[in-house]
Amino acid sequence: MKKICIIGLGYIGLPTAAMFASKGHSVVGVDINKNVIDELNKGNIVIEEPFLGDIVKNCVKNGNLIGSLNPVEADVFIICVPTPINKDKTADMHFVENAAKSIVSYIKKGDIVILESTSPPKTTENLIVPIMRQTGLAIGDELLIAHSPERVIPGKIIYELENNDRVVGGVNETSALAVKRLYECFVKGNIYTTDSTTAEMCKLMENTYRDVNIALANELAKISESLGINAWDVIELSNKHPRVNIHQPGPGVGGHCIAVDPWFIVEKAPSLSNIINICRNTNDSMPGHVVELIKMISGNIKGEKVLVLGITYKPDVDDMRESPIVHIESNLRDEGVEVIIADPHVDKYAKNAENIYDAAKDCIVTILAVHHKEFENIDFKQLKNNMKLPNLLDTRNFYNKEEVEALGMNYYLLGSS
Ligand code: SAJ
Repeated sequence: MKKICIIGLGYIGLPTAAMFASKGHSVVGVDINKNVIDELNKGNIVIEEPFLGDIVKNCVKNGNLIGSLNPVEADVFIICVPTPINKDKTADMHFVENAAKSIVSYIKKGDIVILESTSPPKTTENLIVPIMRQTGLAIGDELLIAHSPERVIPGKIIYELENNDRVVGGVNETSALAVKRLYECFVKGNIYTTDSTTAEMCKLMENTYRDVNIALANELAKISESLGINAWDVIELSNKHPRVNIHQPGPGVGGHCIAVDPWFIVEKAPSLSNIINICRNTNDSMPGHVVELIKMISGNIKGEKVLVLGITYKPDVDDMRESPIVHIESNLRDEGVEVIIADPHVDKYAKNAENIYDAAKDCIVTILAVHHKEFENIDFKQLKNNMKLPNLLDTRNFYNKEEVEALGMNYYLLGSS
């Protein structure tokens, strides 16, 4: 059993720490946020993620997982800190750089350093390795280094950590194989080894693949609106083809991954990343497009009230990072609209979600922005009675047009005439 020090206890670091601890490793989780550490040491988690709470509670109880504000000596160091995006769309690597520097003095001969944070190609080679040289150890021999990106989806993190295949890219083969052996304690999927830059690029391309395909669906949505057809029907019927999988249009792409990672490729090869660049911009245009749809529905919106159902970046999670709905909100406010948000997963907006009919009072449009399951059974009759104008804009094809209209509301669907 190894001693593992994990730097960064966010959406990926904490579940990863919990998985290693649940397999008997002795894990110290490090974070700069005192609240995260205090709660962890009481056995609590501060994010919403199925099954994570129970695993953490058990591991803290049996002493395999402890929280700390500072790194400690260990056999393995895993860097799981965020890689946000700068205003100029380049990667902000200062968390990774600080994390790497913070562990240097705790590293000994024979240790392993793993970068999990999603990073631009060549980060392991050009940022991590030079910092690790300060240990004086021979890289790839006395100190093994690899990039091991996660591929899990919030809401299903525990299941996917165990069951997804994984790519491990080492600075040399010895590093890659050592890290593969380590993850094998909880990963049931295949673990493929390669070099670190290939592994970095795999992670970025997986999310870019999705971004590009969502952009295609969003472009289809706009085209369908102009042609007077229904994009959702086009997608459903096209996807009957055995080799076609058109993604879903919507109000934009959020989350810390898909809306960000493609830029890390553009940063390294700007003149070669044409498709990636255009698709990123297409998806970023969707919040503005939703606001245009609202204007088309109700003419004047200045001084009016609009109800927005859902603020998170996708359904059934509490995560608001890069949420396109936040942009819809600010665009509407810029237009002089009073925006009421209801979201059962976000404390600040949970009260409105408890009684969306009160929240809808005097609104001219209700926008279904995030299809949380709590919004499935809305009483449209009651909603209509409270609204100033009975308009529903569905950005997710979540409701049934006939049913909604039978209850007296006007139903508008993004991607349809
Ligand atoms: N979305 C659409 N249309 C679609 C699918 C998604 O508009 O057809 C939107 C969602 O509403 C959301 C955004 O895209 O705003 C992203 O959501 P998502 O569920 O597709 O992905 P994430 O960001 O939660 O997680 C992704 C995953 N990557 C892939 O599926 C290729 C996950 O496996 C990665 O681990 C994660 O990014 C990450 O950490 O990189």
